[in-house]
Amino acid sequence: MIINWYPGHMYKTRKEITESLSQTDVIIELLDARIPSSSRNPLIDELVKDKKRIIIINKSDLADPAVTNKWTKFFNDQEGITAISISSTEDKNPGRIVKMCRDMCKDEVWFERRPVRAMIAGIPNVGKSTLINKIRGKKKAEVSNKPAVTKRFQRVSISKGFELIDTPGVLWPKFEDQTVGYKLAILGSIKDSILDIQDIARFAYNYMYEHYGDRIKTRFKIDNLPEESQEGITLIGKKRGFLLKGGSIDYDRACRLLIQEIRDGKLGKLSFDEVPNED
Ligand SMILES: Nc1nc2c(ncn2[C@@H]2O[C@H](COP(=O)(O)OP(=O)(O)O)[C@@H](O)[C@H]2O)c(=O)[nH]1
Ligand SMILES: [Mg+2]
Repeated sequence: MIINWYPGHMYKTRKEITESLSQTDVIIELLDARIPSSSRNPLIDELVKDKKRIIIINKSDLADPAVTNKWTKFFNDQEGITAISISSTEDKNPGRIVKMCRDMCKDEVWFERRPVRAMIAGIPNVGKSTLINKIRGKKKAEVSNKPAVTKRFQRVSISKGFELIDTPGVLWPKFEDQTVGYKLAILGSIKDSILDIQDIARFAYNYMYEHYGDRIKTRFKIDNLPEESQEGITLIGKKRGFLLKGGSIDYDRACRLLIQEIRDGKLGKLSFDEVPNED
């Protein structure tokens, strides 16, 4: 099943991004470290075209560090795109991002004449606003006096040689593959209602069973983890005492709990996308 999740306002955004890109030198593609591949939108390649780009793998504080390292290497070595991982909520050195963008442009003919201009783009909830605020620090957005320059093109002068587009480029998540949809749903990057909560929970359980079985065992005090997801989630509900009238387990509530605890980091640092095999 292909899910069409492409609301009208996203078309508008695409147009807006394309317009603001005409004023951008470097596009900063922000990804969620827990799902670096599922939080990517392939359209970015088309948007970037001849622009320079860097990938920032954000929310690394929530992701499995070993997996994040592999992804950072993958983007740098396999794809040839400069990539770093950060946690924008905790980051102490946003200046290095500014430096990375400037370094990429230092051979440009205009480099000495004007500031490097960058835009942060990514799917909803990936941390764009948080990172923009980090880089801005206390700097206010500069209001341009050119009438044609609307609010969305506002740039903030961060330093003498660097400007940041004040508004993030919102990309929509793309999923032709239902697996990607589930992963986005687990982490709350798409509305829960798009996919069935029980299906999402079963997907999450299966992934956890395969990759992080011990985490579920420890968290919910389960000795023998059932391989079958419905059975496992029911057991989680039982452990939490989620009973319905009549004494059966409130399965739906257990599904919600599992997803909520994953999102809240109660099951530790998790990653749901694996790095593609080489070759
Ligand atoms: N743990 C953690 N949370 C983050 C990080 N970056 C952003 N967030 C949180 O993710 C949520 C969405 O961030 P926001 O900047 O609004 O995302 P946007 O929709 O891309 O602008 C907020 O609750 C942020 O506090 C991060 O690096 N680590
Ligand atoms: Mg935002």
